[in-house]
Amino acid sequence: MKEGLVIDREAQMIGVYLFENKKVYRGIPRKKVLKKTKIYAGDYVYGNVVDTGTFAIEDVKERKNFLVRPPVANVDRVVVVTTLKKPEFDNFLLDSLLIVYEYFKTDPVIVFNKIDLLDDVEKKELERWINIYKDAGYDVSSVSAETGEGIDSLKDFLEGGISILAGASGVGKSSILSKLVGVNLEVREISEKTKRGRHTTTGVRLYMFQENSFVGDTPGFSSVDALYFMDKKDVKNYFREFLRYRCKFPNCTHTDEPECAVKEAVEKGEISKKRYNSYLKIIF
Ligand SMILES: Nc1nc2c(ncn2[C@@H]2O[C@H](COP(=O)(O)OP(=O)(O)O)[C@@H](O)[C@H]2O)c(=O)[nH]1
Ligand SMILES: [Mg+2]
Ligand SMILES: [Zn+2]
Repeated sequence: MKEGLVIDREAQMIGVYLFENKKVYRGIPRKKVLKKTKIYAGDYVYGNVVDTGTFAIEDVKERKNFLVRPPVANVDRVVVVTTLKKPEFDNFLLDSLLIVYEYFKTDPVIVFNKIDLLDDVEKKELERWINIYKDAGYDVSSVSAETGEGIDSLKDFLEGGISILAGASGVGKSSILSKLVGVNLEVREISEKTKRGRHTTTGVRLYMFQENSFVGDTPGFSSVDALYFMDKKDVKNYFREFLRYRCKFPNCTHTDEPECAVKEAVEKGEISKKRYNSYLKIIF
């Protein structure tokens, strides 16, 4: 059997990209497959070409992870897109998204977009934020979808597998997607609200932007949506920099316990106060 990737799932239409010849087919799942599972964008499928336009799906590979709202499977990394300006940087939203995507077993990375808008003072401010997130253990890059600055290194960085762009409305997800893919996709054509509604039922569309590398965008979670999925007591396990410290009590919540190594690290400046404050805001 041949391997394909579901790049598009809209009602009864399943678009399957076949790795062998790089062509896209309409996927028709066999009945036995439908009995076993639903099929989503991001699913790796096995089957055979039955005529020039049709691929019979015989099996679906077990998913390594699965994002909801909208559904997409096997996400290798989530690119959390944010901006220092337009819209104003919201570190609490960024922190919420980072932990929820990690909770969904994907690898979140950070991209600051719209760097073309920054003056020298703002560039310094961006640098400080970038260092906070690098120190916390994330990959961070900065780009401008407007001028194209940083897009080539982003391409290299996203090489291989499935990447999903997420983040607040207006940060430039669709613009970055268009730059990566090299065609003009919907930028602000549909309001985020209708898009959210549409995507909830239909899922993500994945675009190939280089060999074996696929990208799609999502309307993304709000910070409230994001934390809805998680149990508050688990949140501390997803602040990467906290995991480097051993507190007196193994079940320490890093709030009012004695000999809390995380709080000590915040005092010493090893852990960013801003990150720690996001943590407190999330759990209380
Ligand atoms: N100056 C500037 N504007 C940008 C950049 N990227 C996107 N925009 C603009 O920001 C607005 C929102 O972009 P869009 O891609 O629709 O954001 P989305 O809601 O995250 O998909 C549009 O008016 C874009 O033209 C950028 O790098 N620089
Ligand atoms: Mg968009
Ligand atoms: Zn602690």
